[in-house]
Amino acid sequence: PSTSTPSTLRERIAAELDSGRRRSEGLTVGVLDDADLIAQHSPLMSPLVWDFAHVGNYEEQWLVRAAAGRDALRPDIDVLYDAFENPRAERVTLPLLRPREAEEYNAQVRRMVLDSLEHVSFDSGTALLDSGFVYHMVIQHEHQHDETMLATHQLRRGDPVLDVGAVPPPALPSGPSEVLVAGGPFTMGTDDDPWAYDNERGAHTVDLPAFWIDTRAVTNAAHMDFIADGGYDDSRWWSEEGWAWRSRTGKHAPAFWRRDAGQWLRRRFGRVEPVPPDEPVQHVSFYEAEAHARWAGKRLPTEAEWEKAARHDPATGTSLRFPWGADEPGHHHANLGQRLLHPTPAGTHPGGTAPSGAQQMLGDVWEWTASDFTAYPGFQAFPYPEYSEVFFGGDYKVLRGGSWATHPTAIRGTFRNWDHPIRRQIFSGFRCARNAEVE
Ligand code: AVJ
Ligand code: FE
Repeated sequence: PSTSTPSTLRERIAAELDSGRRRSEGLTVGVLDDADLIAQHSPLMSPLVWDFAHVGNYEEQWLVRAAAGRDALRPDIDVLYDAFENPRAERVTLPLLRPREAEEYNAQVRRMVLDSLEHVSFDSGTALLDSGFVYHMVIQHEHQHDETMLATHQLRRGDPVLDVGAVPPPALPSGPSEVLVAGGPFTMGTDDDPWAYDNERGAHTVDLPAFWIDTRAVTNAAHMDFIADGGYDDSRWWSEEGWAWRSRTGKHAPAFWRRDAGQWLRRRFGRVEPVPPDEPVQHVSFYEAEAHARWAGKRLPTEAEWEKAARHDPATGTSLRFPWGADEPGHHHANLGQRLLHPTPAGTHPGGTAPSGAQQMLGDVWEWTASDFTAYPGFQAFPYPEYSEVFFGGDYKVLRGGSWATHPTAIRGTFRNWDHPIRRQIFSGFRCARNAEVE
């Protein structure tokens, strides 16, 4: 890895592309044999070799063809790696590139991208290229698939292949459990973030009544209390849809948890260990999050409440890029980028505290919000409707803040993720909110 700080946009792009590829290889060809790469580890997920070649094909389409204007290298394989043409459960049946072929294809695409990078203009007035947008899109895309590949690794059976990572930083003294966010307007979304996707645009004013939000995400210990109090068997806490999910699936605990001799254990990347009480709970569905919040006398925050708590600075009336300000995420700010293979205890990362006082809004676990995934006012699909637009109005809830598996370039205060409310293989947790009493 390069130790020098990139001085130009071009150098930054080249360095980010490289680090993304090293990460992808560390989840695929660098750690697993061909059989493991080709196998379908879960019907919910693609074979890892599909994700790997898919990021190369996406890069070919957007950086070789669209950005650099070069001829297509392998237009014949576009259809194999089109996520809409091929449901995840069926990808294993396709005539995919073999792992070695995928490696060579990805390397060839990358050489063409780096060759053309110096000839591309970032200020030509072309929205696709301006400020490096399409390169940022491709860099983030690879990291998003790396997080998806981590979910596949978590579902995979067999000997562990991933490093657990270093010891987490020391915990903060506990402090208040909730913070009050004053009523009033704030700026949601962005007009000018060169990494922002279409769904994060544009900046618009949202006026919210005052609300309380948890300082930290809900912990495993709190979720064990919910379980012990019979929460999974008490329909009072569940929405109608949530109770239908609970009844249909018979779930009584987060995914990967198991009860053994009076103790909760979890399987994490092939290792079984006691559930750590202080970590944010993860691998819960939206429905479990919603039920836990109601049991606690609270509710999930709306997406707007989450974003206000994460980035509104009442001192200046502006919205920050990150809870802590504009600085690029460092280790003291947040648990991001797969440094560890788990969330850090609630109360770590004091350097990442938002002006509201809320902690760990970025990193650790994706946080379910109460909101459906919908378009902001004036939304325009860019550069293609299949990134966001086709999902608006579907059965999707918004998740915010990124997880320990999310790369720092693929998260910010405005970033919006979404998934079906039943999903639990993602690194999902939540924090609670409640209305503030009107004086
Ligand atoms: C934004 C995370 C929901 O992984 O399905 C990847 C991102 N889009 N390839 C996903 C995405 C195209 C997307 N999420
Ligand atoms: Fe993709």
